[in-house]
Amino acid sequence: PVKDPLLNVCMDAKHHKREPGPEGKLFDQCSPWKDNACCTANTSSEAHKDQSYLYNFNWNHCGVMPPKCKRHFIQDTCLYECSPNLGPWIEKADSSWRRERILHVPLCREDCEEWWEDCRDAVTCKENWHKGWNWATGTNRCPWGSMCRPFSEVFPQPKDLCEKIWSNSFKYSGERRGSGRCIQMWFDPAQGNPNVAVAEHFAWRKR
Ligand code: FOL
Repeated sequence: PVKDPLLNVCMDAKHHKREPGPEGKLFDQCSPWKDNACCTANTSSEAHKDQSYLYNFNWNHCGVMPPKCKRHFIQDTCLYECSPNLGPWIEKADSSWRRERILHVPLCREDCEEWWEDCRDAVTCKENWHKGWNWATGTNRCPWGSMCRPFSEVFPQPKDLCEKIWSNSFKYSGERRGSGRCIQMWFDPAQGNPNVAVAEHFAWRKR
């Protein structure tokens, strides 16, 4: 029996463990991943902070981000840092801060739509949050000449938000939560992690 290299793996990035495993306790919104995770407990608690050491990233670059919006960014951070089920979408990254990235992870439509709906009134100056910030103060500030505008203008449709904000980490899938054909950012761990079967499905399709 050999191990499938697309299943139950962690990407080689800034804060990920080398291999997934149980963590006992993960903080708050990251707790669904505690039985098998690519993040440490420390990373999971940093994921909930406004100015965490993870990326020194400031959600409040155009004024305070409303809590109902911020919870989706925290959940995205938990999925990105903790999920061991993103193997089928791991690619080499040509960047200074990580060797690997995720590309085109099929995000369930409800997760994308609710994220967009809850962030309608939040404000930002950039469509791609990975690149082009002013880091002169040590945290990201809006680059010169950019304007703070509501999410609803910067991201006219849910798909624009989910796909563009992290350089196509996600693809808007159109499949529903529970279909076994899309990755859920939000899940109730009582019935296990639904993304295990989704990764198996897409790993099989890749052969
Ligand atoms: N969530 C998801 N779903 N996918 C991701 O790829 C992801 N990545 C982050 C957080 N959540 C994610 C990491 N975020 C910089 C900015 C944001 C960031 C990590 C690093 C940054 O330093 N940007 C520099 C360019 C750095 C470089 O590419 O060398 C900049 O110009 O602003």
